[in-house]
Amino acid sequence: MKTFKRKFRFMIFMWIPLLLISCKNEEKSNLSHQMEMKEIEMEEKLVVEKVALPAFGNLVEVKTTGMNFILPDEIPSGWTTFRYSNESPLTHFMLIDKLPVVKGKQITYDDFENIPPVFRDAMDLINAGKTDEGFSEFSRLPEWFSEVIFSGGVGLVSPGETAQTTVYVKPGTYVIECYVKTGGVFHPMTRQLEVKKDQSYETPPTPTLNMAISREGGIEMPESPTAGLHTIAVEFKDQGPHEHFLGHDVHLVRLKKDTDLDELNSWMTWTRPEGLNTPAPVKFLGGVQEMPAGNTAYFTVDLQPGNYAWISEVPNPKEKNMLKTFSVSDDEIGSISGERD
Ligand SMILES: [Cu+2]
Repeated sequence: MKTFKRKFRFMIFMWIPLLLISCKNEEKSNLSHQMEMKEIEMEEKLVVEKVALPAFGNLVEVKTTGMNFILPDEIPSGWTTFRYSNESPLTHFMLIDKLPVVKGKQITYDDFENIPPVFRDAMDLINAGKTDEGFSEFSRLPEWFSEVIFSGGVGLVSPGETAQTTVYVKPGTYVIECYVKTGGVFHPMTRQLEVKKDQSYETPPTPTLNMAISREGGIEMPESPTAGLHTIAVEFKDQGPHEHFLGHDVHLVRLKKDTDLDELNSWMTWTRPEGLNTPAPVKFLGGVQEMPAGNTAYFTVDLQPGNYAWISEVPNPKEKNMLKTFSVSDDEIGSISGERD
């Protein structure tokens, strides 16, 4: 939407010199008519872009306006649609971490607040070229950290975009986080969320497309996506840490003619100084965050014609078959391949 606004502003400036040199009222009126028409076209496009996506289970609207997550403190358990609007100027995601109960004691948001400084200190050392010292900082992580369950969430979302992901959330204490970086420093974005037991949302969405992700097969999607509204079931066939200590997930990228896929490929590694650092090299449209093996989440998207890629936030996704490009054509016949046309 921002690009469109920029284009519109450019169009306005493009017309100004023409208006100045034109002395004829007739021409002036013709130009203003054209501008009015363009304005109407723009409004129509905005209406198309703002079509609300269908929600499944309980709808939870989440908003980011700065380095924050705005959402209710408490939600019911069950199938939950997180509709995430990124109203900030930076790319973010929302990962849902289920905090463990250790020896009968619930790990809390206050306990979790000790985690980001460890990652910050590690990253500072890695950025300074002291990679080994950086990684040894992780020995400071408390034992319970390995018991945190990454429970899905909304993938990377570019500024001005809204993305939607439906996951089953169990009762418990959670933290919502984003660890994209700005100036080489992880975003200070964490938020507590309590999930209370409820029986009302036990029916999963019905998907229009199916996708699977695994270490063995990478990102697999048997059917080609067509233009229009889709709810994509994303099955985590397996899970486990890659070289960056995290599991795999899936994000949707809108490709431009000049998108550098190699640059994107290396941007997905948070352990590199330039990895996950702002600004993101592409437009991200959401996806599904890491979940344990056997889980399925649902990603709802209104696919416009164009070129896209599915990509995982793992080191070298291309090599792991976790960077898959595809195109959506005007005639609603899609095609998918491992390489971009
Ligand atoms: Cu962020």
